[in-house]
Amino acid sequence: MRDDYLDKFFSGDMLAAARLMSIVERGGDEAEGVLTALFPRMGRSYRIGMTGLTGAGKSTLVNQLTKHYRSKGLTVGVVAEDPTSPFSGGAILGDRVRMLDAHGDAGVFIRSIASRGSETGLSEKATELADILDAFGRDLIFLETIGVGQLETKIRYSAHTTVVVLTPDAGDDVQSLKSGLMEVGEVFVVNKADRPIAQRYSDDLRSMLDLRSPGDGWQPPVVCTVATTGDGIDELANKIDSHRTFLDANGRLEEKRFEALKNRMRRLTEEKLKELFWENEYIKKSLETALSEVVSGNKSPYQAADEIVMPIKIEKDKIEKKDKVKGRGKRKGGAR
Ligand SMILES: Nc1nc2c(ncn2[C@@H]2O[C@H](COP(=O)(O)OP(=O)(O)OP(=O)(O)O)[C@@H](O)[C@H]2O)c(=O)[nH]1
Ligand SMILES: [Mg+2]
Repeated sequence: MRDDYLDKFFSGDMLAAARLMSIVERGGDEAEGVLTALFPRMGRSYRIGMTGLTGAGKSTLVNQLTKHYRSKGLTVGVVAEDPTSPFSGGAILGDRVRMLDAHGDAGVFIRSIASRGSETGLSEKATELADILDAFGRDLIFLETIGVGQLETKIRYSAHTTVVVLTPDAGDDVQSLKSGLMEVGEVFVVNKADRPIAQRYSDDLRSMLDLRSPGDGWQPPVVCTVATTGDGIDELANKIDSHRTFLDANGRLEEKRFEALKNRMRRLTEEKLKELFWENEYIKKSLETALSEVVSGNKSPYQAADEIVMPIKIEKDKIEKKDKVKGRGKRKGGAR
């Protein structure tokens, strides 16, 4: 069944891509199998993260940017996380409706995923779906994520250019912006610039960004847009393209891809380690023993946890000792 979809996927069948995405969204061994099969084809697309507060206009902007890049002949994939928070209950339908413009065009593939309340799992899944679109051969992939808490730092790992979408809403002043959002932005958008205070807001934002010294030499630009009419979209695309050129010229794009892989590897290893650990009968038993000692007041939870991980610590020490001995042997050999 899966191989069937894979064959079709490789011949460019969008329905097969959608099926494989559903498998990956469900997770588990089958999902890993799909991602492994597609891995050799990944790593070619350019990923643009769109983040910002709920209702800032991210989907409308993605829609406009999609039109822009399609007119340049590029293929586009979109992965949109639908916040299921009570503040935006209608977002799922809303997104689909607002993105209708793109339907019917084989050069555009849109996938929305529900957030299901899990912050970490969410961005990982979005990244995996983007990987599928990457293997499918999309030139550009937009990742629309909700801007809450730590999420902003997570998209950094999978997006090459992160666009932060803000609005000059009454009461929202630049100073109150979450530092997470400020840190992660490589291009800033003041959307809903049809509102009178937009100019002042974007000026404030610009001065605030000017105060930050760019660590990597990129000074994040600020672009005003009216997503509903398309005003400012060309300029926004222009800034995204400039950032891409900047990354390319500095070898940063390769670094970012490398960082993303490393991060992914760490997360997967951690997950697998955790599973192995808690599945182990010996560990299960030592948890019970340690727990009863904590309950009876003989040990603190800290001492008990130390005891549970003791077998791993012993193994680790053994490996380190072996490595040291090997290292010494090598040095001796070199001196001879
Ligand atoms: N006046 C005005 N309204 C806009 C503009 N851009 C978007 N909107 C409206 O703002 C609302 C939210 O837009 P979306 O594109 O769904 O915003 P979003 O950031 O994707 O929202 P969530 O995905 O729910 O977080 C919609 O009703 C849009 O029509 C704009 O530039 N000006
Ligand atoms: Mg949206």
